[in-house]
Amino acid sequence: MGEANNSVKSVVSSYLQERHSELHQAELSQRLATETADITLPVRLGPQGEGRIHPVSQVFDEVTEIFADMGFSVAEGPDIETDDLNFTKLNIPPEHPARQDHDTFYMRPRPDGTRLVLRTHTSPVQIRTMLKQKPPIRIIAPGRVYRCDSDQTHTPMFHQIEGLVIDEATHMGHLKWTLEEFCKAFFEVDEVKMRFRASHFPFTEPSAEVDVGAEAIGRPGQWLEILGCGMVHPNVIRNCGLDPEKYQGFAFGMGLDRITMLKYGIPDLRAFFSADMRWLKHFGFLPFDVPTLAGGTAS
Ligand code: 2NL
Repeated sequence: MGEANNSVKSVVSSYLQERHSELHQAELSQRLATETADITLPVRLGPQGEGRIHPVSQVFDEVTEIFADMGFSVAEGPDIETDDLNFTKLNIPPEHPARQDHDTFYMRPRPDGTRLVLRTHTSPVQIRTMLKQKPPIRIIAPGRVYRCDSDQTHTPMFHQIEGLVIDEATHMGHLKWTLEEFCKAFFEVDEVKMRFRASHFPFTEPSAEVDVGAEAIGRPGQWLEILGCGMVHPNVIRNCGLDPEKYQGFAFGMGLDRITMLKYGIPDLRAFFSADMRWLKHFGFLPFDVPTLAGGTAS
């Protein structure tokens, strides 16, 4: 009986096998006929699609890239500075009235009577560079700065970028060209109207404030003040151990928060520091949206 049983078993199992593969084929054909995949759809981002770059960080990177392309290197320094580097070396001696304009956050006096300060501008970074490096100097110093002032248009911490060029024959023409090229690149326009108004800073002479024609951001007829600049004061050059008869140069300083609002149409400064995810989703940038010289942002 064993032989007969085995031959029945193999016939039945070969029929079962055949039917199984028929059903499998049919199911596959059915799926191929009905399922579609649109391969033109963009790849869905994972968790990295959730995060956003803060608009000020984006502008920080854009501005740095523009000046790097003009041959500037980036210099950094501490947020807590000495009174000497933040003020005195910049031709603002103790009791100078300009100190009052800075609304400085002072630390408790040290045993020798001197006080550390939260830097009120990034100029001390440039002072440090001049003290340790021989010209030619071509640097930008972006970073956080602090002033005891808080209302609709001021926050006690804000962002600034300063630039410094020191060489033997650097003049105001170089300053104007540099700032014009910067404005065209930053606002992504071929021509930009600029106005240099005479001004005063203790650390530059002559000094100017610069307005750009608001055409650059689609508001014709208006002027917007975006930065202050000038030729570095001979006293500042001398205070840093360089000979003002041999070396001269220009410097400029610009608030980043305001130009960020102008470029990206952000109405309220205070939202910058409120860590509101809905605001960040709306005004923030994707991490892969890297700034390029070809057009502000990639994509
Ligand atoms: C403004 C004005 C300015 C500077 C900053 C500077 C730095 C050194 C020497 C001379 Cl080390 N000047 N910086 C010069 C002119 C203007 O900033 O309105 N900033 C928002």
